Amino acid sequence: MRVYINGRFFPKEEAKISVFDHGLLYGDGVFEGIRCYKGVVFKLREHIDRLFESAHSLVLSIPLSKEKMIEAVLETVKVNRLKDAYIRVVVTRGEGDLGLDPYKCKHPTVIIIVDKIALYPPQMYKQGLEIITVPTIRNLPEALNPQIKSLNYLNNILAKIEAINAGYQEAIMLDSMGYIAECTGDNIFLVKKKELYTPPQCMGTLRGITRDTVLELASQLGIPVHEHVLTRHEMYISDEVFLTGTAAEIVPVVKVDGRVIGTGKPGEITLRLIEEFRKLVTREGIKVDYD
Ligand code: PXG
Repeated sequence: MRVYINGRFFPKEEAKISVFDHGLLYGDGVFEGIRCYKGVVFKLREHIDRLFESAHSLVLSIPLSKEKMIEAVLETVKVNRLKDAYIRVVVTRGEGDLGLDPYKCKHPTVIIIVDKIALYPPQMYKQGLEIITVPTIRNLPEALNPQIKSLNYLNNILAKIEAINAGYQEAIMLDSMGYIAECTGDNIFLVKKKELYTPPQCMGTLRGITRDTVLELASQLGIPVHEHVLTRHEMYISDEVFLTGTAAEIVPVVKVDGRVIGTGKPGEITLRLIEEFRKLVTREGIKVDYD
């Protein structure tokens, strides 16, 4: 494996950054998780746009243009000779001193890691997931907006710990009012009477690129979508529930907090969206030129 750091490639063992980097000391930085399917980097432009938006909000100036960042991602996939891969792009505030002041960090650190994708087991898609709501609520948008994909993921990690300790793989996080926000690394959708419902962004959820893709697919398939405040009760009585994310793609959920959802099996609309999503992934992206 060769890792990109600030314009140079290093073998995995030598890919190192300073312990004074504020990405490590304060979680001061931003990141993206991206997939490459059969040599096509899915929605690369959209991921780079979101990376720059997250950085802009943190007054973190990325030392590459968007075009150069896209080139760097494609080059890193190419040198690693992978066709199906998981790509992690990280931009940290860079090296500073032991104080918080980000303005003392003069050079942001840009890291691109390309690794083999650890796929979820196929039975998860066939049988569906059982998940729970957890006590840790999603960050308040007024405190640390979940739309900023920052290196500060403790909010999500605490929720993930609560899910795993209870014997589940994923957690639903509620907002401070008790409404459904999202999962620790996925957005959430409900299906009721063949219509889709998902929490609106202003409730403190990440604007997921898979979520946006599902909204596009639903519109093409003529499935109505509502971005709506959702209660747990509405989730329990829905016909289908599914999660969306870069790593998970679209995953059916068959039980929440011990309540069976719909028939207890992955629903018709979820399965249709999974089928359409899989057709789309090699069509919508930027091709890697392996020579
Ligand atoms: N919500 C949150 C909080 C996320 O972190 C999503 C939704 C889905 O967004 P995309 O754009 O991927 O559709 C994410 C992204 C992992 C992992 O290893 C997951 C994400 C990021 C990094 C790692 O599961 N999820």
